[in-house]
Amino acid sequence: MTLAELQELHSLPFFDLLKRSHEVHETHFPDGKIQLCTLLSIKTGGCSEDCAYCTQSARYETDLKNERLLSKETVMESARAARENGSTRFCMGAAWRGVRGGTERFNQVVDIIKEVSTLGMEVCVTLGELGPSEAVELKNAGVTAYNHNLDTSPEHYPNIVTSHTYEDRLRTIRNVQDAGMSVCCGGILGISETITDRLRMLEVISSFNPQPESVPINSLMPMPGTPLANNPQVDPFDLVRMIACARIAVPGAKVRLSAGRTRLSDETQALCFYAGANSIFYGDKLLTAENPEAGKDRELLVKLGLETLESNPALEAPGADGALPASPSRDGKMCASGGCC
Ligand code: SAM
Ligand code: DTB
Ligand code: SF4
Repeated sequence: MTLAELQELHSLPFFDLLKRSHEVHETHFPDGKIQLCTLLSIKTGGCSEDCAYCTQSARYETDLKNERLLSKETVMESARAARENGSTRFCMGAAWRGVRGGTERFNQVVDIIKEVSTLGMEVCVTLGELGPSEAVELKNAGVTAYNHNLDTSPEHYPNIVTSHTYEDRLRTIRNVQDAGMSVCCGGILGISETITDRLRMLEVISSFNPQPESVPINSLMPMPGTPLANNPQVDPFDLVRMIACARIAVPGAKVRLSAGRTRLSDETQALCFYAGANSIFYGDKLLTAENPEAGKDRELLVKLGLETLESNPALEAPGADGALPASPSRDGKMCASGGCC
């Protein structure tokens, strides 16, 4: 979708936008089920990058305790518990700029992924930048989807991160797609962006070919010590509007109502589900930040009469439709068509 189309949608009266997005949601997800995903930080803190929202950056003075890469046994314990609690997707995150094939840490992660993938859940990882060969190795190890967010518009990105570029992010996403993994790509609201930045991000994400399999929409969890620690909370109606626009722009994707749910009322979350969110991170911790208690989430889903999704470990990466990719381009450079960036 183009920026102009997204702007037109976003400025509809609230209930008109919700009606439109709910119709799209019902068409693509007629069972209306919610996917539960569990997150685990397998390597915490000490990251070289300077993402202004992130407590795991080594550049900021935060209270976070750094941790080395967890052992396979520790990860497996969490993964089994996640499956028992009803999660159908297990997402492992590492505070790295990226990974390089042949290194000890990459081999360790590949070994962990192979074992986790035997449990029958979708396996998602987010390890930072990947080259083509690393992407193939991860796919072969059993990764279903690779999470790599664009976070905001190409214009606003340099105000938030200076240690790597938007183009670096797009190149990794292309490598992930070329290796046959699904892409999980979304962003954060509340990082001093404008509405236009939010919609520009959706314009870029919706132009991927194939479109992402999931689109996480995070709201900033302000982390003491980071440059954005004092940013104001996102207006709940703006969050719902963004979920609705994501649902319409990327109709086949799981739209994940991601970080920031501890600061949302049940009513706001209900509106997000109505607008098209169909996945949440489940369990009382995200990577380092708080998430609602599992019991509270179960209560909310029961109250709303929302069922949860069964496991789908055979999920295949979606293929491109044969058209030239709008973004990211095959050679890893920014889109040359001028259509997206
Ligand atoms: N290092 C990897 C990377 O940057 O892709 C993976 C981990 S990083 C923590 C994954 C995503 O979490 C970020 O792209 C951002 O969207 C989200 N995130 C990080 N800190 C956050 C915060 N304080 N509040 C909300 N979302 C956050
Ligand atoms: C995503 O978009 N959100 C998740 C997952 N992908 C890896 C991470 C949220 C992190 C929130 C901040 C924290 O826990 O440190
Ligand atoms: Fe590092 Fe990822 Fe945090 Fe950026 S968002 S500082 S790359 S862990």
